[in-house]
Amino acid sequence: MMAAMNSPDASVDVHELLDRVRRLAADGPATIAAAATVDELRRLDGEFLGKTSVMSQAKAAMRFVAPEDRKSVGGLLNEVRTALEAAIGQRQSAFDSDARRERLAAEALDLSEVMDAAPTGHRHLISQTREMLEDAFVGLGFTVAEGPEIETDWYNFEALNMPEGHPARSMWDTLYLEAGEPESVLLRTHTSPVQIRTMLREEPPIYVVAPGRAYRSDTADATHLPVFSQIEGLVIDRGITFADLAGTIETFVKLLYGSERTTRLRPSFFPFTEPSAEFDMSTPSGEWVELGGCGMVHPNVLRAGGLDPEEWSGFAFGFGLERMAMQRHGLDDIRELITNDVRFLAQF
Ligand code: FA5
Repeated sequence: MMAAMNSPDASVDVHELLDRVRRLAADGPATIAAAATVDELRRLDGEFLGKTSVMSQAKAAMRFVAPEDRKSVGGLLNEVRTALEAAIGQRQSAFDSDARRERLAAEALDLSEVMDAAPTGHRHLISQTREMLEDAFVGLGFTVAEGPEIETDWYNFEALNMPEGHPARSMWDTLYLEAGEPESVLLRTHTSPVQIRTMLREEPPIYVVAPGRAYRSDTADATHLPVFSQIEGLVIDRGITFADLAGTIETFVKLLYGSERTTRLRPSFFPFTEPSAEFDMSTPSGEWVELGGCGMVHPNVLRAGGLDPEEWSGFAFGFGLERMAMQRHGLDDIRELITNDVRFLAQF
C-alpha cells in the first residue's frame, strides 16, 4: 500500500520500522491479551505505545515518509495504535472486573460459620417443665386437657363450690375483665375450672392433666408472679380413694425428681375438695417444700360437672410449674424465669 521513501537520514530505516509496526500489529494484541498481571500489561503498554516504542518511533519517522505515502503510513500507524489500545483497554477491564470480583468476595460476609456456631435456641424452662410433666402423666395413663385463660365467674368460682360472696373467693386475688355483667368475666386464678369443663365434656372414667397459665393480682416477689403456670390433675372413676391421690403424687414426684424423694400431705382447705391437703416434697437437705394443693373432689363440684356423687368419686390436684422448675434447678428467685435474660435461660 505504501512505499516509504528512502530516508535521507541513514539512521532511520523507515522500511524496517514499518515492518516492526506490522509485526506489532500481528502479534501485539495476542501478547497483550496474554498479559498475566496488571504490571505486565503496564509494561507492554509502555513497550508498544510508550515514548520510546516502535509506534512512537514510527510516528517520529513520518517526516521521512514520502508525502504521498504519509496518508497510508499514518493510517496504518493509527490503525495499529487503535488496535493495541483496544487490546490494552480490554485486558485492563478484564483485570478490573477480576479485582472487583475478588474485592466483593473478600468483603462478602460469610455467615455460614456464624450460622453454624449460632445457637438454634431451645424451649423455655417453663415449657420444658410443662412438657416433662405432661410426658410423666401420659406415661401414667393420663390425657392432656386445656381450658381458656379468660373464664367466667361460674367456671372459676361458682361451679367449684364457691357461690357469690363465698369468703373462700378471697383466697385468690382476682383480675376481672370488663366484659358482660360486672365481675362475671375474669382471668382464671387457677387451672381448676378445667376440672368442670372436662367433666362436662367427657364421660368418666376421667384421668386428665391440664397445664396452663393462671393470673392473680399478686405482686411479684421471689416466689410469686402475677402470671404463672399451674398443672391441674383430675381423676374421676368408681371407688377412687385418698390413697390413690397420695400414691399418684408420690409416683410422679419420684418420676420427676428421683426415687430418693418422698411426699407428704398436710391437711388444708379448698372449697372444691373435701378433704383437702397441701402436698410437700422432701429435699436432699431434709426439708420439705410445698408443691401444691389437692383433695377429693367435693360432691358439689361433681354435681356441677353433671356427675352423680353416689356413683363417681375422684381426686384433684394443682401445683405451680415455676415452683417445680425452681426446685429442680435450685433457683432461688422465680422472677428469673420471666426476665428473659438469655445468659440465664441458656443454662437449661
Ligand atoms: C390452687 O390454685 C388450687 N386450685 C389448687 C388445687 C387444685 C387444690 C385442685 C385442690 C385441688 P393455690 O392457690 O395454693 O391452689 O395454688 C397452687 C400452687 O400454685 C401453689 O402451691 C404454687 O405452687 C402455685 N402458685 C400460686 N400462686 C402463685 C404465684 N403468684 N406465683 C407462682 N406460683 C403460684
